[in-house]
Amino acid sequence: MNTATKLGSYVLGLAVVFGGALGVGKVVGPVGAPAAEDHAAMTPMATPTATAGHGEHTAEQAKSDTPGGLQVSENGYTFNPLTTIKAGEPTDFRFTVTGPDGKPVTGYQVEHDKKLHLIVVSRDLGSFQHLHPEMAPDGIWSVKLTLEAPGAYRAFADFAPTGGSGLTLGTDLLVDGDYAPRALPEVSRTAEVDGYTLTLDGELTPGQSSRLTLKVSKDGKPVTDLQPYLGAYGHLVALRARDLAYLHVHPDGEPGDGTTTAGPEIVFYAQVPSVGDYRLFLDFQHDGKVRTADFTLGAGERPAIPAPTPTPTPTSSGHGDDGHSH
Ligand SMILES: [Cu+2]
Repeated sequence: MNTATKLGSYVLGLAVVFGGALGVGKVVGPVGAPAAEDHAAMTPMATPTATAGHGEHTAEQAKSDTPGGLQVSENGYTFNPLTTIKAGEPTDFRFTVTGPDGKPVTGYQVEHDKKLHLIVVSRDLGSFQHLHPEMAPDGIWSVKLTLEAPGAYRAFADFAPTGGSGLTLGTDLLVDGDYAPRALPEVSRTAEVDGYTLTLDGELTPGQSSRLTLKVSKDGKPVTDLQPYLGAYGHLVALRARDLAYLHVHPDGEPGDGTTTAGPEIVFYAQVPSVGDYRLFLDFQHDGKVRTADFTLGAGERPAIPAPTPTPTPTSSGHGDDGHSH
């Protein structure tokens, strides 16, 4: 199986999530997206028109998904940073996305109000920025970016070229200076930001669409007048710890659809690719300001260490190694 076909499969996974955000097809099956490519991923010999019954391949498809953001170049598209960044200096960060013809891409589909979403995190996942660069007619994107501390960062460009499928490309950004890595924040289902308290309910189950409910309150009272931001009451980015595999998940329902309330709860469906720890970053808007709340959440059970077989002399001296999971 080559990269292109794997990509097709992953893109479909994303499309499912986007479909949910658009109120088209909730969670369960693939919606509207490149079903032919999905089939190509399952069975490379399949004809491009073989689309029947693709709905039942969801589980298989999840298995073969390659998460986004792990590659700087994928399917002929390449993410090219043009700017070096110094710690603490506001910088006009410029970049291009070049296409299969080697030229900067200038045609993009609008997704969630924007042609391209730029996410920048520190590699230790302690910092997060969600930015919307402007594109010049020649295809050069630019945005004001400040990276406060030296170290290694990862930038993700999340976009869909005109006539193509959605892609997330990732590139490292290295900022010179003494680097002080931080440990991954502890697993937590509560986040505080700017006087808001957010609680997270639900479990991440590897390979399955997992329902997450985020509840927003302020001063002990539920917030019921969240404002739409980029066409939704919340945007959630999930990144896998250690390799920063990228997942852009979206809420179930959208403002104005007649059923989605403006808080206090925002419901998301996220599908993580594997067991592990994930960092979740939620952008939400209230009182005219976008804020970001962050969480660390584990997905699935840790692989069990096989018990020595059999254990002839059970003793009372506990090893204390049970239940140490997060
Ligand atoms: Cu965005």
